[in-house]
Amino acid sequence: MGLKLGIVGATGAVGIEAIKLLEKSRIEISELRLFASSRSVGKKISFLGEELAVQELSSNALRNLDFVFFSAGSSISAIFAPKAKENGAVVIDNSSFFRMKPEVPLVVPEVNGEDLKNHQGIIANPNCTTALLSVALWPIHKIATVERVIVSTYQAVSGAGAKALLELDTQVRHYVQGKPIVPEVFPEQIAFNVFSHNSPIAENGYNGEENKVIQELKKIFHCPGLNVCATCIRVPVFRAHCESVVVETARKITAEETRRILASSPGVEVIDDPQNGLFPTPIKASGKKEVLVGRIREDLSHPRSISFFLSGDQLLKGAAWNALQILQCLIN
Ligand code: A2P
Ligand code: 11C
Repeated sequence: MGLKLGIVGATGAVGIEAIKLLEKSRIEISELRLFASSRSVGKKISFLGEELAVQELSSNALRNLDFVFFSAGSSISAIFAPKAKENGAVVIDNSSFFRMKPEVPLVVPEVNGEDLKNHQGIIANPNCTTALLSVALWPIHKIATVERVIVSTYQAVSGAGAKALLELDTQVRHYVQGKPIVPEVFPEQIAFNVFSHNSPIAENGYNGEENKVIQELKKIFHCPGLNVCATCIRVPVFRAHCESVVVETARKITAEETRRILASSPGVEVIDDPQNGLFPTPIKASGKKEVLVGRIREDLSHPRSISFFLSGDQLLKGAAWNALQILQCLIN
C-alpha cells in the first residue's frame, strides 16, 4: 500500500519542486494532499496525470496522513506541525522553527542520517545555505577535522520564495524598458544590485541567515565548538546559491587530496578545470541534486587551510531534495 503524504506550501517555490521530485521518485503514493493559503484554494496542480486541487490548511485536513512536508514559513509550521504530529503523521519541516530544538533532529542525510533514529515525530530540514555547505564540508571534516570555517555567500532570490523570484524578473524588465523600479519583497532594488541578506541583523551583528548557518552547522556536525564565521549576501541570480569557503583543519590536507576526497563523496560533484575555465556556477547547479565544488586551492595565508567555491540548487539539495532524501531514509 502506498503512502499518504501532505505538502504544506504546495504552491511555493520549494513546494512545487517537492511535487516534481515526488513524481519522479519511486515512492509509492496512495494519496497526495496539497495545502496552501486560502488564496490558492481550488487551484489545480498536476501530479502523475491527475489534477489535484489545493486545499486550505486546517488541523482536521491534516488527519490520516503518514508524512507531512511543511514549507510555508515558521509561523505556519509552529502551529500546524504539532497538529500533524498529534494526528499521527511524521513531519519533515523546512522552516527554521524547530531546527535548534534539542529533541528535533536537524538532518542532512549525507552527514548525519543516523540522527533520524531518534526522531520524535518532527524532523527539521536545514537552512539551504547550511545544507549545501555541510555536504561539501563533511568529507573534509572526516579526514582532517575542520576547526574553523569562513563562508561568504552569494544567494539567489528564489531562496526568498516565489514572490522574490518574480520581483527580480519584473525589475530586470522595468530596467530594460526604462520604467521605475519599486522594491516590494526585498528592501532594496535587487536587479543589478548586491546587498546584505534581507534577514534582520541580530544583537551579535550577524544577520538571521548568518546566525542560522553558524548554529545549524554545529548541530548537524555534532560539533558545538566548531568556529564558523558567515557573511550572507543576496545577489541578482534566479536560482542556486554560491558560497566561497575557507576551511582550517587540524591536519594539513593538500588541494589535490581535497579534490580527490570530494570527487568521491556522496552529493558532491567536482567541477574544477582551470585549463578550460570550468568552475561551479548557479546556471550549472540549477536543477541538479549535487553540490558543485571547484576552485579548490590551498590557502596561502595559513599552513592548514583549504579554500573552495561551491554552487548548489537551494530549492533542491537546500530544501525539497534534502526533504525527499529524509523521507526515503525513514521509509527504508
Ligand atoms: P500561497 O501560494 O497560497 O500564498 P514561497 O516560499 O514561495 O513564498 O511559498 C510559500 C508557501 O506557503 C506558498 O505555498 C503559500 O501559499 C504558503 N502559505 C502562505 N501562507 C499560508 C497559510 N496561511 N496557510 C497555508 N499556506 C500558506
Ligand atoms: C534565503 N536561505 O536564501 C534563505 C531562505 O531558514 O529556511 C531559507 C530560510 C530558512 O533567503
